[in-house]
Amino acid sequence: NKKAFIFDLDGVIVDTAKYHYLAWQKIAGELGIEFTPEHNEELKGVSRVRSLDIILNLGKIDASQQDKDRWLLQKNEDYLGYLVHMDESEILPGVLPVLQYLKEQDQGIALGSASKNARPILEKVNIISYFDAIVDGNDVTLAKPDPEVFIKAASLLGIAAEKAIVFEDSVAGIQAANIAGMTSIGIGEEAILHEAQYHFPDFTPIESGFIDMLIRK
Ligand code: B16
Ligand code: MG
Repeated sequence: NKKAFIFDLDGVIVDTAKYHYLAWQKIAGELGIEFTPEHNEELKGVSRVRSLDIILNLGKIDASQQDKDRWLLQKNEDYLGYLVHMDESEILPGVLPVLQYLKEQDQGIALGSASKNARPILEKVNIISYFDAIVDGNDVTLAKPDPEVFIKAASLLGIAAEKAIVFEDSVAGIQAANIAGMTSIGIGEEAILHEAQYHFPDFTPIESGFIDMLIRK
């Protein structure tokens, strides 16, 4: 009984949101836009291009495509600068044991992320070998809550959507999983992720018994 276990990246496997925040804050600062951690919440799971639009909207700035392209490039360069020092220690608690258990049980494992930097990040934290399929921001045209990213991931694993399980920290990601008819597991605050079928604050309370239940389902 093989299932597809699909992981989001930022907020699920690693906390890259803090680096996205620093890089966006720099751009916002240069433009005189106040950009708080609360604003940063709105960028989780959102594409780079859309994130910039949200920030420019905050400052009511109408920019040319040329300026936007320059800021997008600068943001990514600054962001990549923060990733240089990333290593295994940045894998969020409880993630590695779950990946190991899924491998032992011969389950399908995939990544479903909006990030165009997903592969280098998985390499840096040294877990890319766990993934049988990777679908990231380079492979999709429609952003979550559109289920494209998760549907592609399940299909690359050769597993039907109903047999897929998605781990997500963003509301849009949970909605995408639900729309696709997949089992949705929210990782983070329950009040925010109330649309998820299951919910955990992080991976540490996820035991083998729970995973066995998902495999049998
Ligand atoms: P990049 P996820 C998302 O990752 C982040 O949550 C979001 O804040 C970011 O803007 C997006 O990736 C794009 O990232 O600039 O690296 O292409 O949660 O979908 O894994
Ligand atoms: Mg995320």
